[in-house]
Amino acid sequence: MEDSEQIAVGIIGTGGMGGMHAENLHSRVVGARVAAVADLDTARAEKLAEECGYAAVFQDAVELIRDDSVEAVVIASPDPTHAPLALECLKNEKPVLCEKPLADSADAALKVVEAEVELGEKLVQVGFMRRYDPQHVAVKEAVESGAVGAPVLFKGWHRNAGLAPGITSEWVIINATIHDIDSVRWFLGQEIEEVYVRGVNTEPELGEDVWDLQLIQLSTTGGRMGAIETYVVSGYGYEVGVELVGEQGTVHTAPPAGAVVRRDRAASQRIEDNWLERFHTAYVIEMQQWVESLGNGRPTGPDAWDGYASLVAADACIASLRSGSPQRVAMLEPPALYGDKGLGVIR
Ligand code: ISE
Repeated sequence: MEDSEQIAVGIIGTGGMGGMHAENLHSRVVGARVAAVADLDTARAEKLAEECGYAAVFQDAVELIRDDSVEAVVIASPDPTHAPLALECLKNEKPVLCEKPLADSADAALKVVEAEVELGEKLVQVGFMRRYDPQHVAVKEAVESGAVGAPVLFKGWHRNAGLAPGITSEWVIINATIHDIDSVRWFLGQEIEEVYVRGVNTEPELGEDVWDLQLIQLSTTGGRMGAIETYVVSGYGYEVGVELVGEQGTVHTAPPAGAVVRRDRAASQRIEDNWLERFHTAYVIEMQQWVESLGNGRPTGPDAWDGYASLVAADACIASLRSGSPQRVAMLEPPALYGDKGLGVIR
């Protein structure tokens, strides 16, 4: 494909996530190319630019967004930069795939929603990549086919092998559990109405006030229930799974599909190290579908409203964590722009 026929994408942030998106765009995704990268760390940006066929390098992310050669943007810089950069993309009317969370609070996410409503066009997609994971999609399809009857309970588990010191209990919710919050909304097709969070510290090195193991009980607007476990220092590997309990049965994600090794009277199977490994396929599908949707006019994946709604629930989780009591989730009504989006399987 000629360069001129490919969508020119600018990538902001060249760390683990930006590097992975750049590699997928450069080597695995059809219809787009890495035209520019931006990072305060210019040496790292230059290295990535070279690996992607000599893309342009910017130190200032805003300059990348404004540059005429960039047609669409991927935001993979640190969480607090997401909302300001997404707003800049909207100002320049450029479609953007923004890593989760859309912002560092629901109020900041609402500003992105308001700017999009003002523009009258959906240009923001949020990186809830689990919606593209074949295992999650299989569960969603089973639920939607009626295989287990009406779903009444969502259970999710989310375990990191270990995370670096410096994290807080609130960060666990905003950065990690935000995915599970999105899963509840997506699988049950309902908003979260009330949350109750408890936690413990299992890893004193993180600081004894950091709850690295958290349990969330929740209820939804349609009277369903959910339970989310997030354990950011499981020690044994990275694992994410869901189970939906329906009125007539249950459906859950299958275990990882790697080979089973039998040796020394034991059977073993590798467990992934991190999300880049576990969700490798999901990230490629997410990017391919985003590129195709831009070719067809506009993004079709999780939108700014999903980014906002997940943060309203996350903020309520933080309030529950601090107060020790259940909290209502005070959600606005979605503006008409988001009215027809549904929470169905993305094809
Ligand atoms: C990380 O930022 C991610 O987005 C991963 O998907 C998640 O599993 C991990 O817990 C987060 O820290």
